[in-house]
Amino acid sequence: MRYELYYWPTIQGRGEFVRLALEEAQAAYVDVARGLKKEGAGVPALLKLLDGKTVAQPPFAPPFLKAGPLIIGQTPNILLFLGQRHGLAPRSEAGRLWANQLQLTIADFIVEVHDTHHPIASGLYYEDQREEARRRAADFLEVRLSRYLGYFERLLAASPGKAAWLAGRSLTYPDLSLFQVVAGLRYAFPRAVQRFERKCPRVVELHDRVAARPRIAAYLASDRRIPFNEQGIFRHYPELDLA
Ligand SMILES: N[C@@H](CCC(=O)N[C@@H](CS)C(=O)NCC(=O)O)C(=O)O
Repeated sequence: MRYELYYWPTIQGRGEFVRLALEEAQAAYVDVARGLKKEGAGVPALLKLLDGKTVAQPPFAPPFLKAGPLIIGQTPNILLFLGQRHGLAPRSEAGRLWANQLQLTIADFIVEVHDTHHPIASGLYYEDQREEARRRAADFLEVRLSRYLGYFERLLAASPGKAAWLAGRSLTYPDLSLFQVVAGLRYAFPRAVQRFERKCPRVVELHDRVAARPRIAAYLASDRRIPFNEQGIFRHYPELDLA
């Protein structure tokens, strides 16, 4: 079966957490909204499933994944599904709940990253909330970044086995997502993150280990990986970074 991923075509965004899992699983998938409108793909195909007229349980927002008759929305929910199917999740119920809990924490984290450039409203331009963004980003870099990354650092320090993973003794989908968070933070806040990385060596090492996995490395080097840009979650506005 070939999965259909529906996500905005020009950004990594939340879709990237799903893409990374699909790539690591070597699953057959099509990134529908990046396809051609004249071939029934593109953004219109995404909007058609969102509008609820043809789907009994329409998702609220992308990303969503079509797997045969199933249409699954919410990033952690999609990863819960893919993780179990493709050996990217712990086998026990307790382990699966733990992986899901980690993914939900990452979801909270990326909302806070998003709010550094859009603290007032997603529908307004960054330029219309620049001052508030400055204040929000300063607090994020001073307080929240270390709270989240420190948490993951502690988990990795307590991980069993030689190589530290977030959920058990091998890679699971939250590891892929933490890789993406570190990559995104490095893009968005290079100065702050460079200073901070000394304090979370295990998180940095996990990032590097995930990046070096053959399937992930091949994906990152391919044109399937959309470059970071200033429309996604991780945006680089130098004035929001540390001086
Ligand atoms: N909690 C959802 C959030 C989905 C979401 O916010 N999607 C964004 C793009 S990353 C979107 O298109 N939102 C449209 C909207 O909120 O109206 C998830 O984790 O998938």
